[in-house]
Amino acid sequence: MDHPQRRELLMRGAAGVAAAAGVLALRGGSWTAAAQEGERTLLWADQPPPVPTELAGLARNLKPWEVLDSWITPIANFFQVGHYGWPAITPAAWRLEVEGRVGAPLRLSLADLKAAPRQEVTYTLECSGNHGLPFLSSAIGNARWGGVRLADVLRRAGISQDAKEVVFYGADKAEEVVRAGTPLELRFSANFARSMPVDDAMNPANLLCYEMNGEDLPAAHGAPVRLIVPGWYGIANVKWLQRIEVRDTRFVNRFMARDYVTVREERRGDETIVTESTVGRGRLKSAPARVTVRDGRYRITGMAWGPAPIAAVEVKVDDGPWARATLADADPAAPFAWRFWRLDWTPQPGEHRITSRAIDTSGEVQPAMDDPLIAGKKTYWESNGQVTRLIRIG
Ligand SMILES: Nc1nc2c(c(=O)[nH]1)N[C@H]1C(S)=C(S)[C@@H](COP(=O)(O)O)O[C@H]1N2
Ligand SMILES: [Mo]
Repeated sequence: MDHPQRRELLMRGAAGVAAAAGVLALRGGSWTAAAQEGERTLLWADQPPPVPTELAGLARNLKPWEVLDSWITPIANFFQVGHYGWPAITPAAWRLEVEGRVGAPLRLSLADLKAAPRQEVTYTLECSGNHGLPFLSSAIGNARWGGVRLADVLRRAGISQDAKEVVFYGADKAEEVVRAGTPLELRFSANFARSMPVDDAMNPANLLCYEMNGEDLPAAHGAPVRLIVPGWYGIANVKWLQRIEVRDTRFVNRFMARDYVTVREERRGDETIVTESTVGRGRLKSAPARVTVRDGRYRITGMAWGPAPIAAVEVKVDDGPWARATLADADPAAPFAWRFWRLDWTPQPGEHRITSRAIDTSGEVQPAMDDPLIAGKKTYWESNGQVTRLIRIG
């Protein structure tokens, strides 16, 4: 079962000689004793294909999962998504407008924001297309995001009684087309934007973020300021933020209502109906990250994340029974961050399929790929089905 792109990935994604041998030599890894002297990381046999050339500008810096080996993802290993290009904004010239249904519109500089109390949140940001598209399977990272509370700024502007939604506009824009190829075709220029209900926007965890892992927010991740919405999918975290608009009506655009819409077939009694819903909050999920070997002893490690605290992770090899993995201690100060887990393993030589599933404190279990919730899904968003990886031993 040799993946056609496997060879290419080995050359492209992994480091030199070690990769050619099917092994990644990794150092570091902040979690427990994971990366010890003499430990080797095996490369998954089912490496994803590279991002298609036509989409190369859309998703960048995708690393093999095996490389995501530390609880905090270094900026150098953090994936990047940009639908409307990659703006470079001069911080000194930048202003953030806060307007619409507010008592006192604001026009804030970066210095104004930095003068307000600084807040930090550790949050695992996952693209909702992760695992839904063949080439997108490590579009996730965990970072320490620093900035000011969005709620503080909205309160300063004074949200009107009749306000319903808050819209966040990025500086990036492009031409959109509606009813393409028909006599009613419409073309217009639109900025990237996403909205959320006022109550969700006022969540004290949300940040107007200007720092990532203690450094100035990098341009690719939305400098000088981006929105950070812990607990939501990546799409909600508007980068290159330039305008916040409070509205008394619902907002829709491509990223709320045309793209990033999940289409699902659902059974209602004897009937199959189709639902369409906008991508919003994150979902319960886990993934096997890598298999390591040290002194002939094998270990499977991975991560689990989701809107509710993780209670357990179970791992299945081939069609065997589910085995309970050991969870790394939860950091009570980081409820929006992934949890690492591990399971020691004594494999037979040959090819094996490794699957993980997360269970949260409400008892919810990460769905199998044939669960109707996943099997009935027509779009690639919100692909939180169980992830199976292929590994070759010996
Ligand atoms: N302005 C703007 N913000 C954006 C996007 C975008 O294209 N433009 N992409 C979104 C998507 S789909 C994801 S997954 C995250 C990715 O954040 P990152 O590039 O910092 O990893 O940014 C979100 N914010
Ligand atoms: Mo995304």
